[in-house]
Amino acid sequence: SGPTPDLLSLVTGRCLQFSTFLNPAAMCDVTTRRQNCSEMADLFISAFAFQDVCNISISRYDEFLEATNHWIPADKSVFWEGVYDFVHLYTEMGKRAITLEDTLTGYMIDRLRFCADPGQPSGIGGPSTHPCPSFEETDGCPWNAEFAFWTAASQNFASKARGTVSIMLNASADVAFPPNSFFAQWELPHLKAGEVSEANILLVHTPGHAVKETCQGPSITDLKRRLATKNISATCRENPRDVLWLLCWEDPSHTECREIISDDTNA
Ligand code: NFD
Repeated sequence: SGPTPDLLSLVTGRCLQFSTFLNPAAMCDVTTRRQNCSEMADLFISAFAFQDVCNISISRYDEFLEATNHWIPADKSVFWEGVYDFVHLYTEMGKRAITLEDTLTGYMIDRLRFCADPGQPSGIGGPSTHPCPSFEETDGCPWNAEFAFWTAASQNFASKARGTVSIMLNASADVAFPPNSFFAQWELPHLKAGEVSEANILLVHTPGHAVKETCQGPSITDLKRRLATKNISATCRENPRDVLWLLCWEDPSHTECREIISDDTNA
């Protein structure tokens, strides 16, 4: 598919939404650099406009990352894999905890499709005449604009984490911690030893789905080992109470939810 229509307006509008309603406090941090939302949106587009489609250097996003950078409180960072919808329900747009998509950088770009075009600034010159390679389709086009952006943003987000981090993974996936995920490749290696002291692994087991990996499973053991090399101690919990309540709020009909939901037919 081609780039998301109205890319520049969307990116600008999301920045305004974030700064006006979602997280004005974080924005005070950003606006001390006196860049407004249209300038930030321009920095994003300039990172890949007129570039080679498959050869964007991650450093081209440096100025955009710097402009949208804001403070993230210690103990709030959440990394995830395979639980896109649920993790964002859990973090409540940064109120309970903070994923990359709850920061200004990630919020502005999440779910957008964009690509470079050596001939024109992509997304500005009307409907694209060519499809955009996505960050999930790097075969033959390894450093496309989306892949380079999410790599740069993921590294940056991970390097800012302090204290205790959370890692939310999917117990129903064949492998809960696959070695080729963005989390494994670009976030975990950038957690700072000495700054991140502890990791809470949250293994989400969706009621009604088979559990393929537990806290004792092979990929979780591998993850704990990788954390230990950075002196980060790890705990792992399967469906802790807050996770289970939220899962059952979404879909109360499962047997796993019976214990926590009182019978409401006895009135
Ligand atoms: P993944 P990962 N709906 O599950 N990050 O470890 C929509 F709209 O394989 C964030 O490779 O995990 N999009 C982003 C979805 C991109 C959905 C890259 C869905 N239901 C890296 N499911 C990002 N926000 O796009 C999956 N996706 C997309 C960082 C979604 O965009 C995060 O800080 C997702 O990111 C996180 O810690 C991408 O497919 C870790 O790396 C790959 O999902 C997640 O990348």
